[in-house]
Amino acid sequence: MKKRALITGINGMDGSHMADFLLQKNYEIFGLERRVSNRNRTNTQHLTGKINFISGDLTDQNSLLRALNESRPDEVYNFAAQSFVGESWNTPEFTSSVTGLGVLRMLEAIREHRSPVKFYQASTSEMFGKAVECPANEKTPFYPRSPYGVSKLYGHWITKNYRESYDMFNCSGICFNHESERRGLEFVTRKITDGVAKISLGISDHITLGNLDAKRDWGYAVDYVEAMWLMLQQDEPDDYVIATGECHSVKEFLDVSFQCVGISDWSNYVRQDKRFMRPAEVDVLIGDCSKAQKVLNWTSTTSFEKLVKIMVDSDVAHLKNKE
Ligand code: NAP
Ligand code: F7E
Repeated sequence: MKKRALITGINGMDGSHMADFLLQKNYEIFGLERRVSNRNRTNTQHLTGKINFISGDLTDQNSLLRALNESRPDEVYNFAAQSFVGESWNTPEFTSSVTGLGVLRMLEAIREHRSPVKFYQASTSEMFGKAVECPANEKTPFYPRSPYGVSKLYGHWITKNYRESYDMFNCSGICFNHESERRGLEFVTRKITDGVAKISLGISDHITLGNLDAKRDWGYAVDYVEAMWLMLQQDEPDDYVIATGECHSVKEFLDVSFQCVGISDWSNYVRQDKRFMRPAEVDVLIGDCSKAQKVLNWTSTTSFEKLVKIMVDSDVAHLKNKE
């Protein structure tokens, strides 16, 4: 019998990569998408006819129960969120509702559904925020620095609490930044690779960014979805840090991106604007994923340089196709 998975946030970066991964494992896939006036299936166009799209919203409890009844999943991967940290200061209440309380709504729907379901929650390194320990592991205390980070912390703890209260098979992946050619255009990595591609093709002459000194532990989303799946294949549910253990600054990301198109000095192509600075910044994040290495036998395999090249090449190819 085919295993069945319900993936929320199916049209986002992780949701679409997880669908690709589970299709290879012969799962029957149900992708939850919310109703929007202009649907964007750019990341999932290639999945048409291969997965089932169903309608639902993390802010609407009954829609989640209906989605569970329709999909009857063995596994639920909860990727749906207002996931952009910068936006979370503009819409803190909405962010808390989707990114925080949305997790509770899904867990309550699973309880109501009354069939055994393994649940994956997309927790985040943003919960470490002003990190008190570097690299951070599963035991490092949390110190979120944005409404997004605070909301995710609620999602993380309610996932753990329902595991302990109701004996549910709930796992959280505390994932550090992971990127891909499907990343949203407002995140710094894709903003840079899209900007670099446009500069190299003469479509644009600069990129405008915020804090270039921020440092992140950037991995490849395709590697990370495997770790998430592995968590749900263990005998016992648990939480895991997923990271590369390496960290690079935004400046270094610019260096490698521009090198990919043959530009060694990018100073004339990059401007800075306060609009892209945050009220409270997370300066540096590095993850220690030794628990995932040991228990899941997982390790990140795509190097920083390779990740950047994949993203720049994809953006260049995409723009050339458009032309
Ligand atoms: P993403 O591309 O922004 O995808 C988020 C998805 O959530 C989108 O498809 C969005 O749908 C959907 N969504 C938003 N509000 C919703 C609602 N009310 N009901 C139903 N769906 C809703 O994010 P991602 O980078 O793939 O990340 C996946 C998850 O991992 C997120 O929860 C994120 O917070 C978390 N995370 C990400 C990283 C990372 O570095 N990427 C690291 C740690 C944790 P629309 O297409 O309609 O907007
Ligand atoms: O910012 C700096 C910015 O928006 C990274 C989400 O997936 O990962 C992501 O959150 C850094 C920050 O990602 C610009 O200030 C400079 O220090 O790409 P980002 P994020 O905030 O780390 C975590 C793990 C998640 O969970 C989130 O869902 O880059 N930065 N200049 C900029 N950032 C943006 N977006 N735009 C700029 O122009």
